[in-house]
Amino acid sequence: MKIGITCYPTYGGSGVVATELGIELAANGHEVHFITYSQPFRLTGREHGIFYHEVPVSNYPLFEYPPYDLALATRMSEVAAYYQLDLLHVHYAIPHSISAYLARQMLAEKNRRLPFVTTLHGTDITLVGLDHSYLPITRFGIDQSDGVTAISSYLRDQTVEQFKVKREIEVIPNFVNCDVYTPLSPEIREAGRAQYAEPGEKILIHLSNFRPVKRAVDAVEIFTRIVEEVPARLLMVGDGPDRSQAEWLARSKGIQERVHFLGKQSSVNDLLPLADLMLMPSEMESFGLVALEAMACKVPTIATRVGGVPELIDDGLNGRLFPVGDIAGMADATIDLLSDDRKHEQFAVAGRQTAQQRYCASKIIPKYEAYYERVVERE
Ligand code: GMT
Repeated sequence: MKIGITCYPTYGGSGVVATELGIELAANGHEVHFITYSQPFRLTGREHGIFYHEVPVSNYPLFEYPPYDLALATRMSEVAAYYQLDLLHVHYAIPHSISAYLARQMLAEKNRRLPFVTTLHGTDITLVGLDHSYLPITRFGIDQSDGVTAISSYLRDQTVEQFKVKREIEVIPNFVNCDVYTPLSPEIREAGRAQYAEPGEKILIHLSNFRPVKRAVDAVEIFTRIVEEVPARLLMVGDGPDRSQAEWLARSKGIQERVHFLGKQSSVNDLLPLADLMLMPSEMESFGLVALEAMACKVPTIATRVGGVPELIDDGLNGRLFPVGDIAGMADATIDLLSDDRKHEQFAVAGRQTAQQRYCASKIIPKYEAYYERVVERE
């Protein structure tokens, strides 16, 4: 098929999923056209079967707010016509589903069909979409989509309950390429760990966009308690609004030498397997993609019992779940796992098995392909 993909191309879960999906679809022989305002950060631009179309947004003095959604709709309709796309797949409802709707209408004027699928990722529903200035248009975009998928049952149920949408929503969970996200050989792992930790020290990792919803500061709070009991280091990967508060906290607790702020990293598959445990103390996660990526690398996650996380993490089997803000509970569980090698290995093996058996790209991509077929064939 010829598939157009639109997403937020910068750092963030929905853009990561959209990009990885495009890569997997191209590997399966489809022609994939990314239509975004900049090149998705996990693409090099030279992947076989993948094409990138930038959305130029002209500005005029009259425009206090340049109309990106209109520029996007125009580019979508052009790319769809020039490259004969079979369908568009937009990730994150706002404003992408509305731009896709406009593109579909523009092409309908020329008697061309352009069905579009919207995938809901999380904050488009749980935060932004519920804002009253966006709620009616988000509902409209969902109902007008030719197909709608959500990345967890939790998110589907939330969307139905909060938005009262009519369109049926298919749950297609996020996925991970288990060959790319995989444990490292012992030699490579030891060499990688030596960059951050002394022999015998444990390594924890937190990976996020440091938005308040991720509670990156809680990760440092948890770590403060851990280092009182276990010699350890914390890798803080990513960047965003809460980074400076997290850095300040590490300094004020006198543990700044043990907390490594690495900023935005493009190949996290090299970093994740260096860690012993991941900390994901989020206020909300509709799925928790980083926990899945960590699990595939045999790194169990200490997380919060929110949103779609319990669909991924089985508490006590492949990770641990706690109420939001339960710093003491998460610290104790981390210390417990770091102090018991056998138990840690059991969790690590169970996590990799979960990733392979339920969330491997080879299992999930065919679900998208089958869904596309259904949408394209539907009149
Ligand atoms: O928080 C982010 O990284 C971005 C955010 C989004 O809405 O784009 O992520 C959501 O999508 C990810 C990929 O599907 C999920 O793994 C995250 O759980 C979800 N974030 C929230 O629900 C807060």
